[in-house]
Amino acid sequence: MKLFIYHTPERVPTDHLPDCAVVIDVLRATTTIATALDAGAEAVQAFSNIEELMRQSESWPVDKRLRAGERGGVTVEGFDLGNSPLACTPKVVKDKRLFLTTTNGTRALQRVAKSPKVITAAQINRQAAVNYILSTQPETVWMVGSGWQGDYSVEDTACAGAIAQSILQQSDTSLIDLFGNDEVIGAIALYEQWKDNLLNVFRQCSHGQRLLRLDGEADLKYCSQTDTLDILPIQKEPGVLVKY
Ligand code: 3SL
Repeated sequence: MKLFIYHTPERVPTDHLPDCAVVIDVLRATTTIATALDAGAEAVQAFSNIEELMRQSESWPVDKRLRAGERGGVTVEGFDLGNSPLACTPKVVKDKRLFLTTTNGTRALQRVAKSPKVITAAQINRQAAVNYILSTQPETVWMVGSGWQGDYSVEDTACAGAIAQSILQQSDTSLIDLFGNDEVIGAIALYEQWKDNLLNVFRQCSHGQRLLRLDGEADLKYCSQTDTLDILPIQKEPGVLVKY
């Protein structure tokens, strides 16, 4: 197995695909996706484009759908939910399909949607992603950070490092055999440095600051937890994620 990390969707190669793509948007899309599926949502269907979301959700029964998403962290006007994982309680999402659009996370998903296997990961379901990779042993794994509008986001790379480090610890492989690009070494070092104080990093990083200005302290706390949900979102058809 070879692991590759790409800090942003823009850095992902365009001439080939991995056996398994892991999309990461810790703040907050992939945390929200894991939480919604854990709370009983039927599926999460991701869109980078609001108009397309409106078009496709229109044909879904009204009592079985929720339109969710943000632009710049703020709930899209007229939508049922924003992108806060804390809003995804069983009472709200059970048996419903979330039609979700976000600024960066859904764009990252679209970039690798044609890969044979696509899963999403966040800090809260890190171990579930690790377990899947270790049990299926894909030859190539790309971990793709969502970043922010083309720029690198430290929280996504730290999560990719957390996954890589855990795979390393739980397999017989050495780092030199496992890493596919230098980003893996950097991401593991980043995670090692901050693993006991992720919330502090989240409060300082640019996206954390953006969310704090929108009253997002509770979201930061929730998203910074490690391995709190044993759930793995997996793509069953392009853009549609279900519980594995
Ligand atoms: O960019 C994204 O996909 C979002 O997760 C951003 S936000 O945390 O909802 O602002």
